[in-house]
Amino acid sequence: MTHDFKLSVAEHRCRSCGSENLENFLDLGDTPLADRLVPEERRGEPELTFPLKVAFCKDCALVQITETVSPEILFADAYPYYSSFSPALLEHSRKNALGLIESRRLGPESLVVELASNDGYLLKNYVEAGIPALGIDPADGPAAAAEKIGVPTRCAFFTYDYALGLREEGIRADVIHGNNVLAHVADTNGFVAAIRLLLKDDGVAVIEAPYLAPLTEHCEFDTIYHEHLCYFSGVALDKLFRRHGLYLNRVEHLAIHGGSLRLYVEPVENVEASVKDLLAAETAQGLDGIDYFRGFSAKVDALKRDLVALLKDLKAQGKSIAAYGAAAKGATMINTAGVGRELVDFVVDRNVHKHGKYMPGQDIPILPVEALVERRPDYVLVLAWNFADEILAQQAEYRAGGGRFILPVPTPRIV
Ligand code: JHZ
Repeated sequence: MTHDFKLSVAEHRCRSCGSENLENFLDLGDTPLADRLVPEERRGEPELTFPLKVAFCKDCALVQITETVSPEILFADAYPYYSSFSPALLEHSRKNALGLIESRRLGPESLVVELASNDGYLLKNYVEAGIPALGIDPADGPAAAAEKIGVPTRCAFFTYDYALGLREEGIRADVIHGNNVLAHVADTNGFVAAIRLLLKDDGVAVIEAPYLAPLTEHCEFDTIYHEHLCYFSGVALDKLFRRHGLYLNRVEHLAIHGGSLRLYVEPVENVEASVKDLLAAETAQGLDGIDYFRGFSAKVDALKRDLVALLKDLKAQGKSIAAYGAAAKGATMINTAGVGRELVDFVVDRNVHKHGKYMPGQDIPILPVEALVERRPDYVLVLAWNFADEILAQQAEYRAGGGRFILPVPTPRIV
């Protein structure tokens, strides 16, 4: 569908350094918004679609998409993502909070702020430990859910002006969490400058972001969608933070979301070996140069082709296929590969806010997970492949009944 130009903006400059020296290396076509699930009453209506092209900045090495969709459309209106539906994520977050309480000696005098705090999945651990916490999130449903469990939350976009307002109120943070949010913000520099403003001089920002290396190595191209404006390497991040008087001092590699980095960023420079090693490895790998990305588009095409061939082959054998996970990445996968209702009958998901709706672009209904055991499809395509271990373990009953799973990434296969 064509749309009003104000709904999105095509960028010609790098989101980090402002250079025009961008080279596109992947074009995923025009796709619908990955988290804009279709309610019954809008079924059949044309959906908004936007270009999904990925570019590399030859000046600061930042990988980014070239279209910015208005954040009000992306996040404010019935945003369906609630972090707390993933037990592994809850455990991952709890460990992170408990570790920081100890290592930073946090107590009743401290303040922990989370940007994009969603439903309070992380901050609740601080609240339980008696440590003052403040969440900031623009999505009203998840923000209300956080308040409900006792996590003080302001429903707002965190911007430079917003940080100025917080400082005027006398608010400064010992720890700022920002998980899966840096890549989502259109004003990348304003957001980082705002973190510096809100952080105490001896504070730390702990930021998690999906990592570019596994994205390319494991062909996780479905994590590319309009919410994710940037795909970070250590090299690009280091430059971004330094521009705002912040230093990437420590990094941890995490398995979450297909491979992420946890960044420890401080106003004082004290770069540890973990960061030096990361930057050296990226340079050795070539992640800071465009040549590294030139073969990626062909890999993506091969994965999409192989997946559709596998699904069609199973259908030709008379098998029924469902999918697991109405994930944002699932929307990219089915829309760019062309997996519609003729191949997949329904998608299941634990998130009750997604039930009764339809996958963007493909009119595939989203049902509770129990539908797998009730309807017994022969195969289940795991769209939330990043939680495959957890999902397969949960589905012992379905598997015992003969059900099989298909993992699409890094190459489509039946497990
Ligand atoms: P999941 C989200 O992407 C949204 P998505 C966001 N854009 C982002 O940045 C990334 O995360 C990092 C369901 N599920 O988390 C829950 C089960 O049903 O991979 C979710 O709907 N049963 C902010 O949407 C979906 O699967 C389960 O056992 O791609 C997973 O989505 C588990 C574990 C999950 O992220």
